[in-house]
Amino acid sequence: MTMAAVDYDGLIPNNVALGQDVRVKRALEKWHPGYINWWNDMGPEGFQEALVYLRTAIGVDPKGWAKFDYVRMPEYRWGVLLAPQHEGRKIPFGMHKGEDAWQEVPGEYRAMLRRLVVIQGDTEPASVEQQRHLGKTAPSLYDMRNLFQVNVEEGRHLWAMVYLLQKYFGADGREEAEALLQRRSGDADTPRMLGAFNEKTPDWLSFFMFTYFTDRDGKMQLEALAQSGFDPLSRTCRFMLTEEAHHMFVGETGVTRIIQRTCEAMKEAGIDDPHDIDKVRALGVIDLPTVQKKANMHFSLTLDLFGNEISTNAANAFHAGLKGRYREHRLDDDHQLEDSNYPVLRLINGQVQNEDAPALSALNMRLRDDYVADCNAGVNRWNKVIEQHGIPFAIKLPHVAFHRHIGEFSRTNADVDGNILSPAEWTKRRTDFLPSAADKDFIESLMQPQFETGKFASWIAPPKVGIDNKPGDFEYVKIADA
Ligand code: BYC
Repeated sequence: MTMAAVDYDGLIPNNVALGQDVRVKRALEKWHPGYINWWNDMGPEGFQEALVYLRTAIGVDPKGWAKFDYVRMPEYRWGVLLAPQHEGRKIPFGMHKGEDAWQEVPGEYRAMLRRLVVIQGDTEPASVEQQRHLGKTAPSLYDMRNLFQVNVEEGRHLWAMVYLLQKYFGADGREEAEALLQRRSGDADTPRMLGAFNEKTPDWLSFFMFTYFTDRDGKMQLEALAQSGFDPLSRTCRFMLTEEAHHMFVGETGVTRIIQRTCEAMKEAGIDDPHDIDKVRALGVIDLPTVQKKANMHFSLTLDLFGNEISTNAANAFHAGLKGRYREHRLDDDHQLEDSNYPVLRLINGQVQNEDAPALSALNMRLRDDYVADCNAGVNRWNKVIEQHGIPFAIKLPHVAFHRHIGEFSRTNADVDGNILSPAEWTKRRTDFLPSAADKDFIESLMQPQFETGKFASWIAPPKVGIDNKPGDFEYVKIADA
């Protein structure tokens, strides 16, 4: 294993010996001002001058890779960090399985690889844009700091992809790197590339659901790309996954703390029926059925990010050795899949049924199945909290056919149990499953800032432990210095 030291002397911290790579160094330095302009225009609104207690990567050793300190976000040291190179690494799957991993882009796969890198890169700034207004309604300084931590690291993930574009894709790569700064989440003319990244993240429950569900798609896709035979992509994604874990932690614990506060308030007020929504809302907390509706929305939007269940793109990327399966190295098969099948959920004669498909074509479906299993683990932990309070309610992930815009189920309307509904029934029952305008108004009414050190908004419990083991009254964001 070769572990290059991180060079912090130049404009761009890196462990890829940028100092000796004049062409790429210049290209990145040229891209830098545009990035800072984008960050100032589209990054967290209203807090660019605040001092935020942030984690910055200073190495890639899993033990001790980060340091914490107060930083103004535009001065964050966004860098290029790749996980250590494994000497003699082989391509782990596809038609080139067993050959030496590529250190340069294979010519025949250039376009396919560039598309994967660009799509991955596009999601990173998109999420920052989606979350840019949330600082103003943060339920505590702790949560505000976590939001900004996620934001700066998504910025770093953009850097990670831009490095690959600039280093390995010549003039096309430079153009793509520019275009990543031009597209805007939700813009009518120049939207971000994937559907879920053009949706709004209007409130903190949405933010926690997004970091739970959508960042978890990030984890699955990065795990699949970390298997890549193109070694620089693999190494980049491996290090990104180290940072990504915190984002999902923010989502999982955020929702847990909301559920906990709701359950506590219900118990204190002697309310046992979770469906007595008016009474629960009168306590200034979010009722559990509304938490369920938000989960339905974010889960279903995120499932669309896995693409079509049957996909030639996915088959080609695997066959070529560019994008593997979730934890490919732990799977016990031939890693080529030429002769195997995989069960795919399809709509057959109006019924949702499994049908075997060639495993290579079904790779999006397979990754989505792994994703659903991963999602369920955290949902079970949410339900433990509800159970501990003796409230008869459980959060349940909706059926994968529910509320879909991509793939097999995009042309039909299913309820949360996968029953197919007529268009009229769907319209009538839509707000039984997804947040209504009144639900949104209620959540919005709770989004009042709580910026006092150590205090939390009425609808969310404090965390069990602080970031970097800081005490409960730690000033995670110094707004006064803004
Ligand atoms: N919206 O053959 P198909 C993250 C397009 S999240 C719009 O099924 P494929 C993060 C598709 O592009 C992880 N269009 O596609 C999380 C294709 O169009 P073209 C991001 C869509 O390639 C939180 C056509 O439909 N990384 O990191 O098998 C915060 C045919 O589709 C959508 C990646 O996704 C959609 N949802 O699967 C921050 C990894 N879905 O090219 C960050 C890289 C499909 O024919 N991307 N289409 O015009 C991929 O691996 C694949 O491109 C996809 C799509 C899984 C996205």
